[in-house]
Amino acid sequence: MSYSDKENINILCAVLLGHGVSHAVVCPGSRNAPIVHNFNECPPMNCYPVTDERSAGFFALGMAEQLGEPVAVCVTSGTALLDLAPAVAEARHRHLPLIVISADRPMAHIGQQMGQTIDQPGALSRWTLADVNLVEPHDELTRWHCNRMANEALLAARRGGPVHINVPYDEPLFNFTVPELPNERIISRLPAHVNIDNLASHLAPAIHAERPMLVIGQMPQDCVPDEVIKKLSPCFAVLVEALGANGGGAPYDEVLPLVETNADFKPDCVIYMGGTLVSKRLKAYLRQLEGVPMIEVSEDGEIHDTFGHLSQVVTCHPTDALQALVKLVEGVKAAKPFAQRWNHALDKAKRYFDALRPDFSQMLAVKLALQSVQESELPYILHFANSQPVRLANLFSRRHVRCNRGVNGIEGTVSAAAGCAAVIGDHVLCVTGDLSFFYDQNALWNKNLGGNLRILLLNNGGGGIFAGLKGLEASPARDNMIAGGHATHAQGCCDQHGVEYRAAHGSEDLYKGISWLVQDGSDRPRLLEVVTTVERDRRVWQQAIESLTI
Ligand SMILES: Cc1ncc(C[n+]2csc(CCOP(=O)(O)OP(=O)(O)O)c2C)c(N)n1
Ligand SMILES: [Mg+2]
Repeated sequence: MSYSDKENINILCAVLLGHGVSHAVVCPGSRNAPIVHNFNECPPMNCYPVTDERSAGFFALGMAEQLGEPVAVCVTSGTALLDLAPAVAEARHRHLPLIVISADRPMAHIGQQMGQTIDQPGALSRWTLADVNLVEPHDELTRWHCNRMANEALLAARRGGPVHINVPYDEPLFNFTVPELPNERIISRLPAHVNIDNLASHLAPAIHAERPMLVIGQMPQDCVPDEVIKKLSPCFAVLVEALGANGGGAPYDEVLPLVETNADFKPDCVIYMGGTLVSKRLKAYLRQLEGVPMIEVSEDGEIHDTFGHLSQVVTCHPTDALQALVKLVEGVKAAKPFAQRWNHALDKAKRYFDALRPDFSQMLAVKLALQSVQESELPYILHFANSQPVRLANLFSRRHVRCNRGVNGIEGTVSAAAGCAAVIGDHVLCVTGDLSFFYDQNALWNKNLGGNLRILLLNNGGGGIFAGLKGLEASPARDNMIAGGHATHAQGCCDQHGVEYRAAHGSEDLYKGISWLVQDGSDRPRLLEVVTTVERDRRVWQQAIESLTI
C-alpha cells in the first residue's frame, strides 16, 4: 500500500477513518485523483464510483440515510463541486450527514484563467454545517490546524447535516510514495444524558389539554413504531404521514376537508415534531387556529414556526419526546373523546383506501405495488419521488416511505434509492413520476447497481400535479411549458444501462408487470413503466377522493 505524498490529503484520510467513515462516493477527475487513490488504498473505505456529480450527491445521501452514518462524496475542482448543491441542500433540510470533499487548486490560481478553477472554499456554505479549507501544511502549527479543521467538520456532520471539506494542493499530483497514513488525533464528542422525567414535565401541558393533537413530520425509519402510535392514541389525535411512521401513517389530508369546519375536531393544544409535512392543507388549517398553544420538539433547538403560533420549543430528539409522551399517557385513566373521534376517522379513511379498486391509472399502479410489497417475502424499503407519487404513498402505504422532502426537488430520487440499495441486502422499490425519472436518468449510469433496485415509473407524459392546480387550466402554457409535457419513454435508457424493462399500458399488463417487478430473481435492476395520461390519472384520483366519507 502506498499513499499520496500530499500531507493534507493523508491527514484528512486518517481523520475520516478515525471518525469511522467507511463509505465514499467518488467522482472522476485528475485533481481529486490523489484523494480517490488514497480512499481506494484504505481497506476500511468502501468506494463507489459515480460519474455525474448531481447523481453522486443523492446516491451518497441515500447511503447516509440508510446507514445512519456520514458518507463522503469526493469531487474534482470547478463546477463538479457546484453540481452537488441540490443534494447538499436536501441533506441540510433532512439533517443527513453528507461529507463533501472537493479537490482544489492553489488559491493563487483563482480568476487567472487557469482552467477548472473557481472560488471553492465556502461555495456551498448556505447549506453546510461546517466549511473547512485544508491548505497544505508546512510546519507543526499548520499540521495541527489541518487536523483540527478536519475533526471539526466531521463532528459537525455527526450533528446531522452536510459539511464541506475543500482540499487545495499543487502539482505534481501523482506521487504515491508514502507508505503509511499519519497517526492523527481524533476528537470525540459525547452526548449528554437525556432525562425522560424532565422532558415529560415540559410536555405535560399537552396531556392536561382536552383536545391535544400530535403532528409528526418526516422522520427516519424506525423512529415512530406502531406501538408508540397505539399507546398515544387514547390521548392524542395522532397525525402522521407515510414519511414519518413505520406503519405508514394515515391519509389525514383527505380527512381534513370533511372535518375542518367541525369544532369537535379542533385541537386545543398541538405538539409538532419531525421534518416537513406533505399536507399543505394541515398547515393551512393549523395556521388559522387562534390561541391554540403549539409546542415544537426540535432536536437542535432551532425554531420552525410551521403553523404560525409556536409558543414553546422543547430541545430534544423526537424519539425521546415520544418516550416521554408515552410515559405521560400511561398515567391517564380515561381516553379523550377528541382523540377517539380523530383516530376513528383516520382509521376509517385508511380502510376506505385499502378497499378501493381504482381503474387503470398511476393510482392503481401504486396501490398494487404497495400491496405486492406488503405480501412479498422479500424485505423492501420504499423510496417515493415528489409530486403525486409521495401523495399516493400517503393514501396507500402501510409502511414507512422515504422521499427527498427536505427541499421537494424532483431530481435525485432514483439516485438516492440506488445509494440505499448499494449498501443494503434488502430490496428497494423506487416509485417515481416521469419528470423526476428522466431528470435523474443518470442514476442508471452507475456501476454499483444490482438486482435489489426496482423502479416503478409512473409515466403520464408530464407533471400531472399541475392539472390539479385550480385556475391554471386557464393558461394555454400549462401542459406544454409549465407541466413539461413530453412523449419520452424509458426503454432506450434502460437498454443502454442493462436495466430490465417492461411496460404496462392497461390493467392486465399492470397486474403481471407488478408481480414481475416485485418478485426475486435478477441480478440487474428492473423497471416497470406504467403508461397513463394526466387526464386519466386526475379523473381516477378525483373519483377516489369524492367518495370518501368518515
Ligand atoms: C428540481 C425541481 N424542478 C422543478 C420542480 C417543480 N415541480 C414540482 S412537481 C413537478 C412535476 C413532476 O412531474 P412527474 O415527476 O411526472 O410527477 P407527476 O406530477 O406527473 O406525478 C415539477 C416540475 C421541482 N420540485 N424540483
Ligand atoms: Mg408525470
